[in-house]
Amino acid sequence: MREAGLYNLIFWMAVVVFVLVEGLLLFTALRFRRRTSDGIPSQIHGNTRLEIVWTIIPVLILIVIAVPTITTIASASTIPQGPDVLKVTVIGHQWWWEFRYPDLGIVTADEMHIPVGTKVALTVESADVIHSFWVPRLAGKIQAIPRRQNEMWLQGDEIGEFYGQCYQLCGTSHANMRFRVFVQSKADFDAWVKDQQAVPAPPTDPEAAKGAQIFQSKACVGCHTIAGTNAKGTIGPNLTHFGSRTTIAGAMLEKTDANLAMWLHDPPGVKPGSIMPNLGLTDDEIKALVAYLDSLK
Ligand code: HEC
Ligand SMILES: [Cu+2]
Repeated sequence: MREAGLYNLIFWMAVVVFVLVEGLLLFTALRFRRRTSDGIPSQIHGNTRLEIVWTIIPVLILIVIAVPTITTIASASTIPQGPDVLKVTVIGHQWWWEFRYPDLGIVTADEMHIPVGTKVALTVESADVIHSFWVPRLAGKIQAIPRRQNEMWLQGDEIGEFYGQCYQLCGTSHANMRFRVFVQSKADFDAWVKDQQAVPAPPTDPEAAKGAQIFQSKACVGCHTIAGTNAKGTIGPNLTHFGSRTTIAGAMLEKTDANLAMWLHDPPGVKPGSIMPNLGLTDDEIKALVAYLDSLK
């Protein structure tokens, strides 16, 4: 990353300056310290050549810092374009993140997948209050502001899982508004895209089929979308491929059956202030819903 290169350049220049200045200081303090009581040393005043030198050296140092700083700022703020750039729209919600891939027709939540070594242009928005999108190991922060589209770009240079966090106090569960970025090999990413674009088949397992029915008959459909069904709500995360995720509820919890059951049992109890209400589901209904949601790969 260019930012890291710039940081290292400035850091090592500062180290050299520090060692030189402190070294000279120590050297003169020791070498010219008062040894005997030989009275006041001869007094000198002003040295034009010295003063010119110690004015010019810092000017040169600042120029060496300024040139790469300005070019790095320019490159960081120029949103890349073209067919090789992956576009993702990031939408902050209280208290989870939505990721839309406009060119690929994919909508997901909590987890953003990107291919390694590829420039990703992000359009960052908010559905309610001001949030801030931040993946510390991948890029700087940018605010998600209602009715505004902020732009930034990032690139994952190594394959792995990177943690993100909302960085703008946005309400009760601000600290529970996390997300993950999966930087994948080109092949893994393409496979993920294909899976996400497919419409999941209706469940065949009886428990999951029961869950599908419960989902359709409850308020779930008003807030969640599942492609290929009547669920078209947009208040909560799109659950079309929920089974392929590794985390739930703004990456607050690992996606295990136990955590999912706990969530469905009482969302505001798990995540203070949760927009998803406690729907008073029975243990039986929860069991069927978990089977159904898991089947949505
Ligand atoms: C009033 C709207 C609303 C209703 C009704 C609702 N949900 Fe939610 N749901 C949400 C919101 C909002 C979230 C995100 C909460 C968060 O992470 O802060 C959510 C999160 C979830 C999640 C976790 C998804 C993820 O990717 O993290 C699941 C699973 C879920 N809901 C299932 C259900 C089921 C099943 C029902 C019906 C029994 C239901 N929801 C009813 C709004 C709703
Ligand atoms: Cu937030």
